[in-house]
Amino acid sequence: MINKKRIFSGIQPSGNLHIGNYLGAIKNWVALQDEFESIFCVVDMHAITVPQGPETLRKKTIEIAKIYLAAGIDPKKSAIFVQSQVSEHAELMWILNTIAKMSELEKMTQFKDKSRKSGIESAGVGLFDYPVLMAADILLYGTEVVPVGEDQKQHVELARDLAKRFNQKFGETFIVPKAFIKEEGMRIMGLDDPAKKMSKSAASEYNYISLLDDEQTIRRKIKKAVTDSGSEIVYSDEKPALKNLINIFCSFSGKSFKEIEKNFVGKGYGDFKNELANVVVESLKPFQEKFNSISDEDVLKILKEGAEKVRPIAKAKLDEAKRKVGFVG
Ligand code: ATP
Ligand code: LTN
Repeated sequence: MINKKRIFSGIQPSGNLHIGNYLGAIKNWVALQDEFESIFCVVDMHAITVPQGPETLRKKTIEIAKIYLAAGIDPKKSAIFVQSQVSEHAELMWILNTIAKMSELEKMTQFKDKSRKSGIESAGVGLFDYPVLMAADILLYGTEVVPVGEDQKQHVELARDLAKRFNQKFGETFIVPKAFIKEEGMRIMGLDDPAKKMSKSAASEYNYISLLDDEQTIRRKIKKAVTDSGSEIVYSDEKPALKNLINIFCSFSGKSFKEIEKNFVGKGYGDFKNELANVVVESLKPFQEKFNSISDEDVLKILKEGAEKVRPIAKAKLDEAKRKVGFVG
């Protein structure tokens, strides 16, 4: 058997998963799972770097796993598990903490954005250390490729730097991973503000289309989405709001922006938005049906099996790292 390269990725069980998460991340995972040995994680330890209610966290953890399955991640091909069920992640993070520098964590865009809300003095240490935990997630499994949205590139860079630094200090231990960012759909912007990415922690629900929104909600949100001046359907940087909507149209329909421009010659925003809503509703329908057919019990079983499958890989790498730094075995 040819040895497949390994991919690892994860999503936090916080907020509502939206079409940006699907088009920027999960859709690519589904496509990659045949080519790579795939591990997909529900990163609950990352989620608690901002306050979460315990009951909601439990509910969201199961929901994200169901979303993975409904989107087409096949547990026979890929491992799906919950981060906190494999304690090796936290242990390796500690070792990596000792070689990570304050200065490299301070410059992380996500930390700067998220700590702005509370002010840096009150920001949690976990939020600051978030990228080191992410590096541990990746490095534990000898991951070669990390499929993520563009916003996570900086974090994968840190994982690369930490892998190289550790290898240099203690001898060859970790594979240096690469981010894999798909061009199309890589950054879906907010429907209420095309200058900011669609985000599950956005203040307004009109920022995103949740993967679980019903038809009426999807139509209402698309109708309310901001548009640019003018009325022609053209794909251009001068019309960032429309460009974003066309990107969503392209990603769900498989059509190119040129085809879409051609289809809407002589028509206005109303027609375009109507057709876009049809495409999104129709694309999400089979996904939502599958989501509703999966029971919590089934998911918990799959997650347990997933953790059992990956734990030995994580343990072997952690043991190696512990030996290399000089811990008594
Ligand atoms: P938050 O805004 O609360 O930090 P998020 O919506 O950015 O959350 P994450 O859990 O951080 O979601 O991201 C999960 C995956 O989805 C990552 O691979 C990320 O790059 C991708 N992703 C998130 N938002 C977008 C987006 N707007 N467009 C494309 N990909 C995205
Ligand atoms: N920070 C990532 C989620 C994440 C992740 C990972 C992604 C945690 N650990 C390891 C890839 C590999 C995010 O998307 N917000």
